[in-house]
Amino acid sequence: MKNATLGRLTGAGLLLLAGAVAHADPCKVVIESNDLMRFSLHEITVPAECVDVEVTLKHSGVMPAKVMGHDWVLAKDSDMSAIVNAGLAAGAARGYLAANDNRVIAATKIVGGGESDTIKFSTNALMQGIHYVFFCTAPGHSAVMRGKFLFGVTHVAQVGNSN
Ligand SMILES: [Cu+2]
Repeated sequence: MKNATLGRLTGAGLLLLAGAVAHADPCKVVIESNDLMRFSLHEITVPAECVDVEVTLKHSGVMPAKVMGHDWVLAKDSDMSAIVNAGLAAGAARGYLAANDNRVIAATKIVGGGESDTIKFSTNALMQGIHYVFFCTAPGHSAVMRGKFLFGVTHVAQVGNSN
């Protein structure tokens, strides 16, 4: 009896602890999208200490993926237009992403209302000081569904302050 109670308490404590750590982990990003063609974040910063980055894209709307689907794609700023155009050519059946596009650093699948997708990628592919962007490749969406992705921002901020 005593042991069972202790076990339950310990379990609850561990769950609380795990929740707090997950919330504070700067290497885990949650971004929402919606029926109004918007991302909830315009800038994502990831410290250089992150070995991997986990990104969860949620769709908080109700419209289906065919009508208002979104994905989250990470690339160099200079590659965005080409990736979006190649995605358009690939079409809806391929989730508006060309197959094996090596300019894409990371990408979720397209999600519709109520859905989400989580991806994890290594920061080995990222260099500090390079301007990365995240965006949605659904037709026309990247005009508004885009933001800055900063890796190793602590260093960048220090450089900025000295100017
Ligand atoms: Cu979109």
